Amino acid sequence: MSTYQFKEIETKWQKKWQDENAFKTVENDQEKYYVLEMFPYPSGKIHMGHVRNYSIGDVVARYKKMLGLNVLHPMGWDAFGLPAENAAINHGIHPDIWTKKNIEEMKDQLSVLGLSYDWDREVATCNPDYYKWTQWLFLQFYKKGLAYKKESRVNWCPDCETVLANEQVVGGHCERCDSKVGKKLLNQWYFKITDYAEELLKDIDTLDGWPEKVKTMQKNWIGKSEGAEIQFPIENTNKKLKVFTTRPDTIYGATYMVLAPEHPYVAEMVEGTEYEEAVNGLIEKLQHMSDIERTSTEMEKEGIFIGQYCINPVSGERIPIYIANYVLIDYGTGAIMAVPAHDQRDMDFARKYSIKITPVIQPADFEGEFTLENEAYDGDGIMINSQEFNGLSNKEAYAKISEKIEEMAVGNRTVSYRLRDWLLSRQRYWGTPIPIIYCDDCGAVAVPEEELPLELPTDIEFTGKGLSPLATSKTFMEAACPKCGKMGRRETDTMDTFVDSSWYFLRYADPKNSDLPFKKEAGNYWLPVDQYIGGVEHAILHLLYARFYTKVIKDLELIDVGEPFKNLLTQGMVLKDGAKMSKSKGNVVSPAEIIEKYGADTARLFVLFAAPPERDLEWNDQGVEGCYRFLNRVWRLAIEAHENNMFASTVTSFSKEDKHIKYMIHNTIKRVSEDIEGRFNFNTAISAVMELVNDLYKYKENSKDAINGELYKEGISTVIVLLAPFAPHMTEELWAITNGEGSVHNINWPKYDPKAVVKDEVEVVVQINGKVKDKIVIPADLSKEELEKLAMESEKIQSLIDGGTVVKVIAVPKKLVNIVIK
Ligand code: ANZ
Ligand code: ZN
Repeated sequence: MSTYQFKEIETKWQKKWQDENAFKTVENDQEKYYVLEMFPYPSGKIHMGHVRNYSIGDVVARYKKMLGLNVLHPMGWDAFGLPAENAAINHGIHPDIWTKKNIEEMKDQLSVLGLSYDWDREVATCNPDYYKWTQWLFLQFYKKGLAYKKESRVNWCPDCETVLANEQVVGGHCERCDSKVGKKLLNQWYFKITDYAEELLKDIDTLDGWPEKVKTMQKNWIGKSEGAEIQFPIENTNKKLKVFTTRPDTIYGATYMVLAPEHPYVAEMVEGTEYEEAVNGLIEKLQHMSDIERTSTEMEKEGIFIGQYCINPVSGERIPIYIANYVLIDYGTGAIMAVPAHDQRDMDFARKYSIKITPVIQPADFEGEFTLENEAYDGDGIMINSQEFNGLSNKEAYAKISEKIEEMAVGNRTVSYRLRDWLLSRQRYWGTPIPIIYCDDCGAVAVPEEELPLELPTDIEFTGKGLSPLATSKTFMEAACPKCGKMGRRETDTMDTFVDSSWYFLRYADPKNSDLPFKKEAGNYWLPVDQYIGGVEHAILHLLYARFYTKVIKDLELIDVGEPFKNLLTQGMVLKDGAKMSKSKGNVVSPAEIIEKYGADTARLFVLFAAPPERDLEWNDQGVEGCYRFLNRVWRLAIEAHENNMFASTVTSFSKEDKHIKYMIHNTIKRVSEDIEGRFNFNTAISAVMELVNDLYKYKENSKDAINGELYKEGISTVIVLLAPFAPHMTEELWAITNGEGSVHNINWPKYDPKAVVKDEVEVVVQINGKVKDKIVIPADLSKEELEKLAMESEKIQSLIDGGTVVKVIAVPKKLVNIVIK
């Protein structure tokens, strides 16, 4: 009998699929299904996380295709980014060459996994025919006022010499090189994502196919707060200090004000005063602190009185103004009314600087004089110390005080979002150039669309120093103003790579279009992505930016779809010895080695079998061995049947064994289908097939000459077909051997026969004195008396009763028989 030669089989079918362009997709009038795995950064090597991600996607793609859907399953490269540039700086290889080489290598590594991609739709974000459209989209955003430039204090890594987004600052350090991050004033490009804050928030509720935890993370990131903006006049000036508060009900408890040290009023108010030096000292100190650190409740509160007072517009009280580390310039209005009695951070500060603490809410059941020591009271209750509002609940006071503020014209109800505009410019070479020219007369002018793509120049010096590498290119820098023709200079910043990945899933719909990012019909046909699969580390930024892009693109009338991803699966990590595989820990298992030793089908089967997709997966060598042995068992079962002509057996009788195997076949189809639908429980789907294989072996042994050929073939074919999405090569080979014609991947996913899955036999437990002693399988419709009789006839029970006296027999049909003996 031929043995399972995985290497030959896998190479053979991969070549055939490629030659036949087996996974090419075109729009047609079938129902579509778009399955997408997050595209990788072309580092040059695939790791187990990739293998897992793409195996999950491939099972979904192949399964949906067998269901008769028109499946789009594309792949591409998130190809801009810092590593390529660092390779240029360190090894003198041009980023373009480095990246393309890596893409080729990774493509080879992917091809041995037998993934069903339509490679005709491959995109790489670093190719001019892709970034042309990244630039074009940027210009549409710019025209709509959604891309703008502003001077801002940005996180600055002194080593990488680049701006960092807030999320790239981890504990005050650069995410990449771990240097201490500072602040720098720079003119930067932003996308006005805040204009879409409400829509992005509201539409989260329509995403029924997303994990709850991801939806919560997005909601928190957008961070909507309802409250009021209130103006506090500054004594002896005509200035008013505007604060944002979520608690207008506590206004009578405001005993001091705090400004962010960077607030523009601060410099004005302290200039030339005795406070100036101390204030500047604090500002300097805060440079190196991230916003998260500054607002953490654990953070030691630090501040300075700046010598001025505000008037509480409602109570008329005179209250001192401070600056402090815990108030941020870019949230709300950058200033707060501090209510130490009811906000812990204010309480800590007030205690430290001996500021008055006035409670204005006390618990409903409290009697006596309400005072607070070190803990703020943030619960609900009854108003006190609040003039005409005393005695109301604080909920009522919230509404009434808000009204009063509006009547007095000193403030109004507002909403505030934690979401900031998206800082998109990077002082880097290997990214999409921002298509803007600066002219002394005309200012910032868009590069005309017909001149796109604005290509990256190649005459660059990669020194790793200086602001922007593009500034070292003479050919790039100098450009005539598109408006007046005068010599201007180009923008030298490039775009954050998150921009590139915010629309790639749209490009796959029509990847070769040279007139538009994609044609509307193609976009409308394929979008939304029916199933998106990727790591949970992208739960916030990538997904939020992709949603934002889709909404703007819809508003540009380029597509009718407002949410890009209908269903989202966030896969777990691949662990070894309890830790994420990583070079530094030395616990990496190389996909290439596993494939070399066991084949791609085993590798795929293992990562799908070892854990449900959303859970972390612990690498296990015995588990891999087990999957390999299982595939060998399937192989031998099918080949033996084929070579010994067992399918030709003409036995037609329907024995008890036949009945059981018929049931198993259909029940397995049912279980596997149900496990794949819904939450993609591939692990239980695979173990259902394993059970069927075991039973087919038993069937073969028990039936001997009386094997029912037709039924046996149905059983083995079912195993092959159900395993096809998981182990596509071996099943293709077995299908060819046992069925001759066609590809297993083109046949219809089997439907189970509802009649065959009704179990007409049941297992009944037999107890003696309440203890389980035996289990017997009997026809389900036996009467009580028949059941009693069968139980008593059991050999095992007979020997156990031996010599005892049967006092009573209690039989519950379909469930149990209890025999009471003395
Ligand atoms: C008075 C008050 C009383 C407040 C009270 C809270 C409790 P969220 O919910 O996160 O939106 N705040 C406003 N702007 C701030 C800034 N730039 N930096 C630091 N803190 C700021 O938080 C809103 C609350 O955080 C606001 O409501 C304000 O303090 C503070 F019992 O005003 B509150
Ligand atoms: Zn000009």
